[in-house]
Amino acid sequence: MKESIDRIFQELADLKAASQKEVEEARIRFLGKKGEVTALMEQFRTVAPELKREYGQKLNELKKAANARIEELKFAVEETADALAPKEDLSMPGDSFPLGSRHPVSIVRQQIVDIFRKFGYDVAEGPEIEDDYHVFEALNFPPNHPAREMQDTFFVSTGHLNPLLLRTHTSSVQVRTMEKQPLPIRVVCPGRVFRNEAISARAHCIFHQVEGLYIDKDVTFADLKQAILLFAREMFGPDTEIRMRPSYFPFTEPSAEVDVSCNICHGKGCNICKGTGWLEIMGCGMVDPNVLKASGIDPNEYSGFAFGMGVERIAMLKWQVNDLRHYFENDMRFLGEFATATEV
Ligand code: 2NL
Repeated sequence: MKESIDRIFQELADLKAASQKEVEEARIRFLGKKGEVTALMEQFRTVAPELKREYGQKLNELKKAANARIEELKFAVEETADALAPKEDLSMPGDSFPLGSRHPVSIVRQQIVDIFRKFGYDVAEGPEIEDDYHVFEALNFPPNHPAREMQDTFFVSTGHLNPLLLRTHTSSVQVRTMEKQPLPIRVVCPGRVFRNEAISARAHCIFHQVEGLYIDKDVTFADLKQAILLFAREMFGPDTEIRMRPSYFPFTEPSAEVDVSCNICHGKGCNICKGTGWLEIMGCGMVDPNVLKASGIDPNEYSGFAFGMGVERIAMLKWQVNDLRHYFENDMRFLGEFATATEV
């Protein structure tokens, strides 16, 4: 029996297998019901009692060694199979995943701001929840002005002298700039504004504005006209013309609406400009002396101009979007139209 045990130990050490099939054959040969190790275990019954301890131990070691060797071979065969298995095809095209794109309102707001930055304007932002003073009082709105009514403005708090509200224009940021920045001031204020309006193709309760303010000694209406003309040509193309029509805002005097020549029909008249050849893009004017005074600027020493435009409106003109609601519905088919158009 001793010889058999030693021989099997040796055979296990020399054992080789090239496939799972050969491993299984080896397992059956040693550990199967009629296997060599199994046979020795059977023989163990006939071993003399004084040798049982010695052979019992040896046989157990043999059985363990056989099991371990079979496992070892099984593992080796699997490793080889993995190594030989076909590799990933590295020439396959990669899985593409769709890139997002900037929102058209964001693209146009950035364009407007970039043009004015080029002209030397700073950019300022401020709170969307404001007080009555910075949105109305400091901007020369009379106490009973309709914008101060609940129907037109979203109030956050009421019942006291300076209620909190959602700003209806970004002029409040310019007021804050006048209060704290030394003169001269050249600033544009982009931001979200809120008006209590029924939602339609042409109106929304949330929209975006860029307002601008320039205050220095001897600023005139001619400076305003030139700034707006240069802006319009940067925004709508070098052949663009502007015209101004008299208007009224509480915070400017004189005030004007600005039109640009229609970039679709070049002044001939089309359905975008309703046959007029002109498109309205903004309001503007010379800062009212009362507005300068309210923020501690002497109107006898300084003058300034200001303007304000709706970002959605400019984007509508630029891309001929006919319904403001598209900008707020986040329909991917609409947003995808602007993927690469004017990204900077
Ligand atoms: C429009 C018209 C305008 C202003 C905004 C302004 C700001 C200060 C002082 C004076 Cl701090 N004016 N802003 C002036 C004229 C027109 O906006 O139609 N916006 C969409």
